[in-house]
Amino acid sequence: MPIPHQEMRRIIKRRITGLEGVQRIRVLKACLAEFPGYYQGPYGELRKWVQSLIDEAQLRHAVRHQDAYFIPKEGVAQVVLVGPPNAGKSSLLKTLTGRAVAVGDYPFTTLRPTAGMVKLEGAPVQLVDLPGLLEGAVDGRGGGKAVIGCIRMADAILFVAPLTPQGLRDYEAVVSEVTAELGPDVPTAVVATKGDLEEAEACWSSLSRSLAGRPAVRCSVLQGHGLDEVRGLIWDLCGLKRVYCKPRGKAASPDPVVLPPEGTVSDLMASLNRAWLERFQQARVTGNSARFAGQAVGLGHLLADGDVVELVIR
Ligand SMILES: Nc1nc2c(ncn2[C@@H]2O[C@H](COP(=O)(O)OP(=O)(O)O)[C@@H](O)[C@H]2O)c(=O)[nH]1
Ligand SMILES: [Mg+2]
Repeated sequence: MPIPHQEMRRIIKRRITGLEGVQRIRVLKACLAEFPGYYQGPYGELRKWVQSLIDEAQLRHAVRHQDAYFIPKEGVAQVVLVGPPNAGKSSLLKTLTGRAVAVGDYPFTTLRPTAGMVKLEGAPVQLVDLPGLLEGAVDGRGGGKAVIGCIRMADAILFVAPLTPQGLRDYEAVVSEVTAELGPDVPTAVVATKGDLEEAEACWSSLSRSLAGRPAVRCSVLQGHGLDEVRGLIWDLCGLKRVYCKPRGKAASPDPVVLPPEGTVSDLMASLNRAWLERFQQARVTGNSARFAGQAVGLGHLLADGDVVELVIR
């Protein structure tokens, strides 16, 4: 004799109390599987009820995921850290940005993206620590999709490769999965982590052979080595430009304004003072984007790294 349906309903309620998301769904599905094969009568009703609880939980889960995985862009560029679990992504984010994130030597420490700002040449660049791609498995396929969505939104990808034999194998798997999804247009680079480990030297050699032209540096967060190189790598990866403003008849400011790769005179003005845009007359540019020193250009002029710009406003 099966358990009476009223009793079963109570049992199920007790089993899912306090459970949310994937766990709640898993338990409910297990209950369904245990049901006797009646599709009509009281057990048929019970089935429908459990199914509706599953649907509800899945919807809530999906909605929460979308919100949690969406990281609004801040600063001059958004860079995502992409690598297998345990690669040292969270440690790197914490060290570079000061953002407190959970670090652990177990794989599922980071289940939600976390963002922090790293200052490069005085400009804030946003670093996003994503859940390891393989960790997506615990969230079901939806989790993996959401991670890919996040990566697609970013300006650049920093692959994280731990310098251990297993770490490198996992990293290779992640790289091929991600590049298959994204195509070749997104800029990528590689930071090799855990450079302090004994096997790091040999792993670095083998990683260096498989980079396929991607720029790479190695570091150790533990020992604090190579972090300036990582900052330099991120700078290059983002293709950011330093532009120096020069008041008329005076020397250029030593502190650059940092612009994204597609930065124009208009972006420069906007980042200094939006109100000036209306008063713009012309800009005189000296440097890589100018054909000659002091070339007069308009708002749409594409600036280059190292340019000195004199803004003429009314
Ligand atoms: N030896 C060594 N271990 C590190 C280094 N960076 C991180 N770890 C350790 O690697 C484990 C995973 O780090 P975590 O930042 O959580 O990796 P994530 O899963 O990629 O976010 C932790 O135990 C860290 O302490 C490093 O530079 N050297
Ligand atoms: Mg992590």
